[in-house]
Amino acid sequence: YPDRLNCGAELLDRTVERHGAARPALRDGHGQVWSYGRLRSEVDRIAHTLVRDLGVVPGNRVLLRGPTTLWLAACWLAVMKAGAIAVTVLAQQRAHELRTMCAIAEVSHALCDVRAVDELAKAEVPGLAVTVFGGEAPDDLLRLAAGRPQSFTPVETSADDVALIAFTSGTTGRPKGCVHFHRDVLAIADTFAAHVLRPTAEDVFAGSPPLGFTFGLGGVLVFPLRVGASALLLEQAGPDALLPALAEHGVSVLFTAPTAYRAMLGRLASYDLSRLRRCVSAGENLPEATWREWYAATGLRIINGIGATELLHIFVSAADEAIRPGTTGLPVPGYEACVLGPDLRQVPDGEPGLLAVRGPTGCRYLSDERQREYVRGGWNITGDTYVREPDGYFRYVARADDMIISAGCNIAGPEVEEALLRHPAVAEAAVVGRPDADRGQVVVAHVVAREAEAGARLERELLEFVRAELTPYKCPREIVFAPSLPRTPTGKLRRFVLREREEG
Ligand code: 3SK
Repeated sequence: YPDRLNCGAELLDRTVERHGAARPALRDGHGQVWSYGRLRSEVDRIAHTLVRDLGVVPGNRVLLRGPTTLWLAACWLAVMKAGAIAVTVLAQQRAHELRTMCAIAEVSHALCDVRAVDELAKAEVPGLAVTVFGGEAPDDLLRLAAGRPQSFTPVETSADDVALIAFTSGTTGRPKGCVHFHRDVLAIADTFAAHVLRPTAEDVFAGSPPLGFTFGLGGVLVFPLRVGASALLLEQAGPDALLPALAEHGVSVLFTAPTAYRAMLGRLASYDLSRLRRCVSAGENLPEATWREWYAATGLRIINGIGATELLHIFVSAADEAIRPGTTGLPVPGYEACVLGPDLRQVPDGEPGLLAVRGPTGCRYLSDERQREYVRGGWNITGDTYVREPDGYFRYVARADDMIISAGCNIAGPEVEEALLRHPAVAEAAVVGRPDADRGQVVVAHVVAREAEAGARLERELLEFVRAELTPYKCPREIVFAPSLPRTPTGKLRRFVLREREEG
């Protein structure tokens, strides 16, 4: 990339130059469609407002909070063009989390959807200038912006200026701010999207991950804008809302997580998904059974991938004929990956170890000592246990801290979960270790049953089923039925919550 680079200008102004202003850029589920020209005018008006009315200067950290809407997307692009730093959070995050994140990221300004402002107000962040959008007040951001010029000259940021601070609490709790540069935002489009997804300007993107999660920011904003495609932005994107929206808007590229693919199976018959051609799954391990069921039902091969907020987006994946079901795939062109032992030396193919990756994006935690654990010897150590197969494909085993050790045997919870998910009565499964005086730990499965009655009979049936699928020492000692499993706001399983429950 050139030294002077503004990712907002690249995604919007360059795309308008290449593809014209008339093409549809963003639409919502309520009939609103913005062309690239309209999007650029709205973004530029907001950028003027940031600078002239709100006093934002390059480098200021601006919190963006709200459901996934056209206006939130416009605010994100305006922050980029104004040379400020977007601090993205989720609409569901609560006051104490917001307070912590604002303190870590030293946020000075906030742009907040009127529907999400009460919780931000409760956070009582000292010195924070909050501007609301989408409300009726005379000082609403959109009213201020309406009076501003519709053309803004983007700030000449450098490729290595910070564009984004994205938070991850991982699956364990304490939030970490991940810093990304202007060049990183384009790099995810020019690696995973360009080489694996290969979208065209005719594509219509949609998905369930929100803009506040980098999986969604890339999938439903950066990737479509980079190629002049359009995106459907959904505020409600649970499986019930997703399927009708995919059919109604002729979505061709879908980003969602394995649980959503599983939930949509079985309801597909009522919807016309004939425009769908790309299905991306990330956020969690994709069980092979889900891949096969989706393929059998739709004829579409899910593009599995592993990404991380630390690396901004997906870095191991595969598409089309290159897909090997049951594996995550190959390093995305531009990235290198390997599997390391505890001594940080590469382990032989076929042996489990820590997935390590390096490439154009990487982890830069904001003032956090955990940086030293994540980046070692120049590699980003993602915390996932993987095996590299002799053909170079990477196969997921478990999160490194989710391995169960029972009577000296290592058991990967996801392998047991995959076996359970092959039973038709199982909607979701999470397998953890329970402390045990004799064996150290025993395997316990937490299961959400589909419709069948969850009880002793189903438990017996599932235990028998898993015994027929796996080596006996991996089989659960007990099955605990639950109406749902604990998940992070981005949908990742919080196994540690179940582990803590098991520890009493
Ligand atoms: O956290 C993840 O799992 C993820 C997946 C894909 C892209 C981006 C992210 C953060």
